[in-house]
Order: sequence, then structure tokens, then C-alpha cells
Amino acid sequence: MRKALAVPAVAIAAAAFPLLTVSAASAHEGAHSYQADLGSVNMSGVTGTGMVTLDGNTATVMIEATGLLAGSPHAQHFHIGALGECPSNDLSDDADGDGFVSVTEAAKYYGAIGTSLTTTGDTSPDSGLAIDRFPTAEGGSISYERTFEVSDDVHQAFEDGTAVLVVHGIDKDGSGAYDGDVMSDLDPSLPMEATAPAACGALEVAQMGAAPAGGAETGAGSTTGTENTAAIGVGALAAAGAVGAGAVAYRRRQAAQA
Ligand SMILES: [Cu+2]
Repeated sequence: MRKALAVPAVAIAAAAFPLLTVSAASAHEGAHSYQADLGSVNMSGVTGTGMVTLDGNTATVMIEATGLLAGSPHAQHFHIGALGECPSNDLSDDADGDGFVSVTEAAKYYGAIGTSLTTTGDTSPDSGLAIDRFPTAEGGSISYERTFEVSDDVHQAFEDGTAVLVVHGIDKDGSGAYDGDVMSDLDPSLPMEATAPAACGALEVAQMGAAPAGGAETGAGSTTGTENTAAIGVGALAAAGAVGAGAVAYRRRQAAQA
């Protein structure tokens, strides 16, 4: 009897959400929104969220991150061309045993720089270490927003699910500055602390403005794990709300300073 009841329940769920399923599908036309939940790398304690809207190759990027080395610049990039994943938040990928998961050691997960998320000027990989054009973490936080053009390969990486948001720069020894004896694998004139990844998040399709979309996709039999789909949907909405609120606060601060 219980089993007999379960089948109609699924049928009802599927019948109840056809319009929501359509609205989720229509969100894939025009602008596409992606979100990344930033988790710590190198046990940095850094967390945050990233939101990216792609309209053609025009990207609007918002990043909110906390727990960063205060008063220091933090390189940040879209990385592309690998697995679209992040290293775990421990030293299991520290292949050379220098105490850091370096960019080189993390590249098998998130790939090479596709876009440099600078505050002004060039955003190509050439500006990957243009440290004077990356955000400075006042009070240990970054609130970044910029609209610019990405390259075709970066756009493709978003569509392929291999784009990853990475924020660099950690204060592993707690000295309050980028220093130490280990030098960067990217630029031997810089301390490893300045370039090692601090936070990382895969950029995944966001279900913006469609609160029940995650649930609807679950009911419709999405290709992803059904248990996780609902949770991801809720997480995406929470992240979208947090970033939206942060962006508003940022604009208010900018307006107040003007
Ligand atoms: Cu990077």
C-alpha cells in the first residue's frame, strides 16, 4: 500500500512543476549566471562567494571574500582548461613538500589562468601577477565588481563547467605580510605566500530568480544527483542573496565616498 501511494506522489510532483521546469530552461537563453562558493585552500581560512553573469562574452563579476591577509593585494583569476575542481584544504597536493599547495600543484584541478580579475586595465592572462591592479583586502575582506569582456576560451570554459574562481595570497606564518623563505613557483622574486591559492570555487550554473527551480529539476529527474540538486539550488540562492546584498552595500559605500 505504501508503495502504491509513492508512485502517484511522484506523478503529482511532476505534474505540479511543469511551468517551473520551463522557466528554468528559459533561463539558459540570453545571459547566463554562474556562482562559486569559495572554500579555503592552504588552510587559509578564506571563504566567500563569486557571481558571474555572462552575456555573450561580456562578464559582470562580483566577488565577496573574507579572512584574507589584510592590507595586501590578492591576485584573483578565472582558471580554465582542467577539471573545473579545487584542491582540498590540506597539504595532500603539496607534491614538493614545501608546505604550500602552489599554483603549479593545484593546476591539475583548476588549470591555467584564463582571465585576470583586475580592478582596471587588461584582464588577460598577461596580467596574472599585476599585483598593483588587484584588490587590496582592507580589513581582510574583498568586495569586487567589474564588467569586462572575456575571451572565447573563457566563455567556453564556463559552458563546459571547467571555469574556476581562485583568489591568491596567504599569510601562512602569520607575520602580517607576504614573506618567508619559500619563493613563488610563478615568479621567484615573490614569496610563495603572495601567489599560493587562498580560496577556490568551481563556477557552476546559478539558479537565479527561480526559487523552486532546484526542486523542480529534482522532480523532473535532473542528470545530477537528485539529493544534491535541491541543496545546490538553495545554496545558489543564498549565495546570490549574499553577493547581491554585498554589492549594494559596496555601491552605497562608493556613493558615500563620491
Ligand atoms: Cu589564479
